[in-house]
This record gives sequence, structure tokens and C-alpha cells, in this order.
Amino acid sequence: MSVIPVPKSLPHDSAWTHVTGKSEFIDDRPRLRNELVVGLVYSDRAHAKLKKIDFSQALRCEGIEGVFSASDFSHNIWGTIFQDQPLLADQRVHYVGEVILVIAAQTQTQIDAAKRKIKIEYEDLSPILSIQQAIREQSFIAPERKIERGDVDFGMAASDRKLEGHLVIQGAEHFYLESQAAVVYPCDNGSLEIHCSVQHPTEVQHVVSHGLGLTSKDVVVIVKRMGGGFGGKESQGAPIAAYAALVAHKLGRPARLILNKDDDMIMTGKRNPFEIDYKVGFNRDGQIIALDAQLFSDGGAYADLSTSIMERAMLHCDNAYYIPHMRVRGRVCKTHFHPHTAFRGFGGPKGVLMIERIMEEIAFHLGVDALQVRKMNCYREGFDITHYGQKVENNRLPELLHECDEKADYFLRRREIEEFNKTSLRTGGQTLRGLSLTAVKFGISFTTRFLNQGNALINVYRDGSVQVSTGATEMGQGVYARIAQLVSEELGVDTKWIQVMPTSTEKNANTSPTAASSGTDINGAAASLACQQIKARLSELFIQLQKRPLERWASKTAGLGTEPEINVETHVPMQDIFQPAEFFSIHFENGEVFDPKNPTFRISFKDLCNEAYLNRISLCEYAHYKIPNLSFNKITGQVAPLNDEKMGGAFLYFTQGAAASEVSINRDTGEVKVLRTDILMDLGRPVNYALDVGQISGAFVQGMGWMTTENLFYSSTGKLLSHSPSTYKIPSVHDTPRDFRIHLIENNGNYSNLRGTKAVGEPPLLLSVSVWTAILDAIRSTRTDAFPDLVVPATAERVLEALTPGGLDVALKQLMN
Ligand code: MTE
Ligand code: QUE
Ligand code: MOS
Repeated sequence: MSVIPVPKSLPHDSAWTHVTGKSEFIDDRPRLRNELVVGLVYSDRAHAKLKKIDFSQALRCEGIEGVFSASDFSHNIWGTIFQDQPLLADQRVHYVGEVILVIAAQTQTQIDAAKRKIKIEYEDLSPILSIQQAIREQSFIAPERKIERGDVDFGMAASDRKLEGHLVIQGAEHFYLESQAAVVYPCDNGSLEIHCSVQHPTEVQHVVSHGLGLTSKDVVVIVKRMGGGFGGKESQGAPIAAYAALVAHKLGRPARLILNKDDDMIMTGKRNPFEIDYKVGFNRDGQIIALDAQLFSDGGAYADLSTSIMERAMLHCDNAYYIPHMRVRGRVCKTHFHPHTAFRGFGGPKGVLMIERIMEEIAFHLGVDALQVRKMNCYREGFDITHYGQKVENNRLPELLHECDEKADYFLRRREIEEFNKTSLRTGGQTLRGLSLTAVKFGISFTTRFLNQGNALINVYRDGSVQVSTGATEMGQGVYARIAQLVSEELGVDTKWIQVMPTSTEKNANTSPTAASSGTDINGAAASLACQQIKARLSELFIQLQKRPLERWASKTAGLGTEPEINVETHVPMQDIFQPAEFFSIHFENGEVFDPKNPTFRISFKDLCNEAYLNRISLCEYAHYKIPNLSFNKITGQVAPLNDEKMGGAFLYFTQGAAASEVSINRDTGEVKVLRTDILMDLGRPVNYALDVGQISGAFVQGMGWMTTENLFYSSTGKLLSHSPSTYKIPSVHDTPRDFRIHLIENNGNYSNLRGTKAVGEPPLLLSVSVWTAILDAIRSTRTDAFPDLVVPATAERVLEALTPGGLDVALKQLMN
């Protein structure tokens, strides 16, 4: 890898157009004259038989061009991992929001009018509307999974102390600003061009072609950008595109489907709710000996990604801590809610919430500080094998805990807070404070091995400008800017010469979702590999040109054909992404190409490209990249040795960090304020420092919302009642930590990944757990008997309840008086 200084913080490629309102989202596409609006009719029952569907009246309404039902799809079935979900409900509905009919009209008003003429008769069946009910009725998706290391029963017996607990974690809404949306154009020979807002264009291509009885070649899916995805557009964008595609396919006219916010929130799944039972054994100084955990998640009505999410939860139950004897069991419950799905962190945060709660609980029990318990149990030299058998390489956790502690003045503030709370409790003060420092160790790679591959297409033009196409989708995280910077570093040309093109299945086939924080890792590596191939050819050409007088170069003679062509047959073996970039010791820097041994002879990148074209040397390249050394066996729950006897991993590496949060809780109202947060993260050698800090602050604040105010509220019949910004409270700028400090540690040692970088997209969300544990800490100060129980999110009502002996009723009465 050539080490070329590049602007480390290139602005996001859409920064300017976002703030000036010029960025084009799906519904900003100009309407075509014959374009149709698509509307959806969905179930208002959680579980029912569809006795009768009558849309004959609707068909007669003005402007209605078609109404479609399950039988209109060639294959009415889809699903990312398991094909278990109908595109349109048939015979039965299994959740409120399940789509039954697709309507096509000239205008939205006509759709609204037609909807009122549709008669659906239901016969209600009894729904399963909680994890506990699902367990009672043994309603599950997929068998139980188990990951086990050591001897848990022995470990428990050998422990001085034991604790048991039950943790309830609610789901959360993604709240992307651009709703699910698709515009579909019918093209030649029955093919379709789909523009949609999704993280997984290849999945849309699959679902649409299968649903309509087409093949992949008949469907092109293009994603220019999303107005946020956060995991909510990984699987669930596909059926939306399929409904619009159905109309375009059946009626041969362009079709547009844009969900409004309420429908989007009602129809689409959220973060899986979890309930966790745990038992932990530890010795007198707080060393954990054994952990036995049973995780249940609410998968909703269909499998979606829930089994992979559960797996990631199970793989993150250790978080930053070495636990010698450990058993984790996981089971996904089948209920009658919208199918829950990926959300930033996937299952990770659920496992982390449990173990970080346990850290606080052990400290409470022993009367010591929770940070001491954390430090004592932290992964370190000699204690660095996870419960699934992977060694934690390049482990910076002890240092992160130590430095975060110092940066945050943890122990000083701990004493101040103790004083403050004592005074507040004595004098009837209005607030209490809490402080907590939590860690994160997030595994980077998809745990499903085949997803860890990507490809890239690089087109270099005669003028030296470059187009880059990969499978990565841009959802605001900055993956285009990062890939542009990687290509710029590789080719030694300024980023203004590089354009990352809208993601399209036409240019990059068989892509993985942009997910698991691996967008830059996978697609950036493929792009770098492709650049290296082009550089190899250009380097060889450069060497040849050095030997030829200028007047005999192709740019002077090609039209006449008087000179022999320069032939270049260089191909770099692709397996090693750490290929020294200086093939034949030729350097590509600042838009120029030269040999450092003879630096006076230089050719501009641009002129060299033109020369290459005239000598009929290809300036384009395609490359494929796969993440090496992955060997996680889902059946055994353990990593296996690789062919060469070396141990493989479930993950390529871990992104690590720590955060200390201080909260203030109002004793009268339960309201929570985050006074200060100090975050320290290890992102290796970031490609773009500013974008990474943006990801850290964004993920943390998004997580804070889940930890504190975002309360999904369902009726007793399974209807989501909090389906708009007025009833679902995401953080505003006022809710962000009053004092918010973000630092990165220096780490040049992540040799496993392209240019030593570490993925950032999801890991910092898991640090928001520190806000929840800080609330636990504040509540703890009011009692000595039992450690507080607190549901996630810790809403004001729940905090108030936990603060008041006698519960919420008593608290409310006190508040009234
Ligand atoms: N940042 C913004 N602004 N918008 C998003 O939708 N999604 C997150 C994260 N950061 C998201 C985001 C999620 S869930 C993932 S997996 C990663 O971005 C995906 O992108 P990456 O792999 O390029 O980091
Ligand atoms: C993290 C992820 C995903 C994951 C595993 C992770 C993810 C995803 C899948 C997945 C698994 C099986 C499939 C499939 C997708 O696994 O996003 O199509 O068959 O989609 O650890 O983010
Ligand atoms: Mo992110 S939840 O992996 O899309």
C-alpha cells in the first residue's frame, strides 16, 4: 500500500446537496406522464382468517387502473434467510400492517377513495402478543441455538456468590427520514428498472424476479442513496419494491410507491424485543467464574433476519469480558407483530445490555465500584479467548478502559456524585446523578460466511477521471466518500477526479447488503484491488515509455500507425490485499506517475491514461474480494481451525471502545438528562476522521433514544399506537449529552484489514448502554436492598416508578398533590 497523504476528512459527497435540499431521493424523481401511484391495503387485525375480500366496487372508482391480490404474483413468497413470508396475505393475516392488496391509480386521492370501497371480512383468531405468551404456547421460529465453553455447572458451584436476573428490552423504530419507497419503469422485453431506497439491491432483484416469474437478468435495481436505513431497509425494502414492480409489470406503466410515515411505522418491523434470563457466578472480589444466559427474542410473524440477529446477540454476551465458563442459549419467538428486523448493532446491543447490567449488579452486591469489576474481568493477555473460541487479536480494551476512565475523571466524579446524591436525598433535592462507564467489542464480518464478499468495477477514462461502482449503498454513513478516498489513495489522484456511481445490480452482481458495518471494508477492498490491477498495467506502460522518445509516443503517432504498440500483460495475483502498491517501484502520487529512482521523469496520470488507451491497454478493471480466515460453525457454535491449522474466526477483527456517561434524573418526574459523555474508540487508521466521528456521535445519540425515550406502544390487540413523531420520541439536539467528548486512540496494528482501518457504523451505538447503566447507578443511590429492575428504554415513567417505593401509582399521587 503506498502511503500517500490525502485529505483525511473529505466532506460527505452529498453534504452540500443535502443542506441545500438538492439531493434527490426516490420521490424527487420527476413523474412521467403515464406514471401510476401505488397504494397498499393492509390488515388491521393481528391474527385472522381472511373470509372475504371484495374490491369490485373499488375497481369501478375513478382513476383506478388495477387492484392486485396474492394470486397476481407468480410466486407469492419471499424471505431473506427462510422463504416463509407471503408478499400479499392469502387466507390469513399474521400481523397488523400485513399487506393484502395493491392498488394502482392515477392519483393518491383516487387511491384513498378506492380504499373506502374495499370490503375485507375477517374471522379473528387469538394472537400471540408477547414473548412470555409465545414461550407458554411454544411458538418459535427455528430451533434453539447454544454456544458453550467450559463447564457452567461446575463454575457456578465453584463460585462464592451468585446472582440471577431477568432483563426486558423493548424494540425500537428505525425512524429513517425517507420512508420505504420505490419507482419502477417497465423496459424492453418485459424487463424492469427499479429505483428504490434499500440497503440490499440484490435482494430486491431476487424478490422481484422470483415474485413476478422473471429471472435476475430481467431486473435492474438502482440505489443512488437512502435518507437513512439503519438496518430497516436491509430486508424490508424488497416487498415494497415488489408491489410497485407488480403494477409496472402487469400494467406496463411506470409505478411509484412511497409509504407515508404512519403506514411505514405500522407495516415494517423494528428492532427485536428481547427478554433475557441470566445467572452469574463470581468470587468475592468480583471475578466472574460462570455465566448461564437464556435469550428470547420476539421475531414477529415471520423469520426475516431474526435468527442471525439472535446469533449476534449470543456472540456479544461476553462483550469486553473474559468469562471462563459460559453457556448462552437463544430462541426466536414467533408472535403476531410485524416481522422484526436488522437495526444498527443487529443482536449485539442485547447481549451487551445484559453483561453490562451484570457488571453493575455485581458491584452493587459487593459494595465496590462497577468500573473496578469491569477492569478486573476485561479481556487481556492470557485471558483473550471468547466463548466461541476466537482469540481477541489486537486487543486494546484494557487501555481503552483505563484511558476513558482518566479522560472522564471517573473516580473524582464518582466521589462528587456520591456527595451530591447524599445531599439531595437528605435535603429533598430535585435530582440525583449517576455515572457509568461501559465498553464495546463489536465483531466485524457477517457471521454468515458467504455474505463476506464484494466486487468493484473501476472505469478510468482517457482524461484520467475515474468512475467507481461497488455493491455498497449510501445511507448517510459516508461509504461513497470513504471509497472515493481509498481509490484516491491508491491511484494518487485527487478525489475531485473520482466519482462513486449510484449502486446498480447492472454493474455489480450478487452483492451483499450494506450492513454489519462492513460496507467500506468489503467494497473498499474490492475497489483497491481493482485499482492495483490498473496500476500494474500503467506501471509497465510507464517503464516502456521511459525508453521511448516523446515524439514516438502513441499520442503523437497512433493516428498514423508508424510505431509499434506497447504491449502490457501484467496481472497482479489477487489473494493478498496488502500488495505493495509500488509495482515495479513506480509511484502514483499527486496526479503524477514516476520512479523514485529517477524522479525527474514524470508523466501525469491523465497523460498516462491517454497513452494507455492509444496503445490498446485496458483502463478498466473488475475485482472481487472476500474476507479471509472465517471459520465459524453455526452448528457447534465454535470457530474451527483453517486448512493450514491456524485458528479461524467468527469475525475478522473487533472494533472496540469505551464510554463514560453521567446522567441526572429528576426525582419528581423521572426525566433523564445526559450531562456528559466521554467516548474513546479504537478505529485503527480511519479513512476519514470527520465522517467517523459523525458516525460515533450519531450512533451514540440514536442508541440513547432507545435507552431512554423511544417507547413503542401496542394496543392489547396488537396495533402499534405510537406510529408518528408525536407519539414516538426520538432524541432531539436538546437531548444530546450537554458535554460530549469523542476521542480516538492511535492504533496502526490492525493488520487484518485493508490499510489498518476498523469499521465504525454500528459499534458506537453499543456505547449508549452507558446511559442506561448510569440511570441504574442513579437509582441505586436510593436503596441498599435490591438492585433496581429497569426495562429498556428507561422512560421517565419507569425511572419514576423505580425511584418510588410503592410504584408509579404512589409516585403519580405524590406528583398531583
Ligand atoms: N449512518 C447513517 N447516517 N445512516 C444510516 O442509515 N446505518 C448504520 C450505519 N450508519 C446508517 C448509518 C448501519 S445499521 C450500518 S450496518 C452501517 O452504517 C452500514 O454502513 P457501512 O457498512 O458502510 O458502515
Ligand atoms: C450481521 C449482519 C447480518 C448477518 C449476520 C451478521 C445481516 C444479514 C445476514 C444474513 C444471514 C443469512 C442469510 C442472509 C443474510 O446475516 O445483515 O441472506 O441467508 O443480512 O453477523 O448484519
Ligand atoms: Mo446494519 S443493522 O447491519 O444494516
